[in-house]
Amino acid sequence: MKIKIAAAALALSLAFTAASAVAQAAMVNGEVKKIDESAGKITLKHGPIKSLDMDEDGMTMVFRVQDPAMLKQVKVGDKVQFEAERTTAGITITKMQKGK
Ligand SMILES: [Cu+2]
Repeated sequence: MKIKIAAAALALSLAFTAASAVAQAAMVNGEVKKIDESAGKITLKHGPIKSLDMDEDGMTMVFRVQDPAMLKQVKVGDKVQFEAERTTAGITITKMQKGK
């Protein structure tokens, strides 16, 4: 049983590492300020997002999340790294992971 769990954890961390290596270049640093699960929104203080023409550092704003499950992985005060895109529904986070 213990071995199975360790193997699963290892597989998960390998997948995580591979995904973050690919995404590295475009990831934006942020800090979670507020989470609104029912609305599928998260408030982040974030660094510059070149792809969205946001050059200033330390901007706090509300983002939609592509998948509500993303909101369960983080809590207020967490440092995160994310990718966001402008969509018809507003600025949407397409990827998010806890920062180091
Ligand atoms: Cu912003």
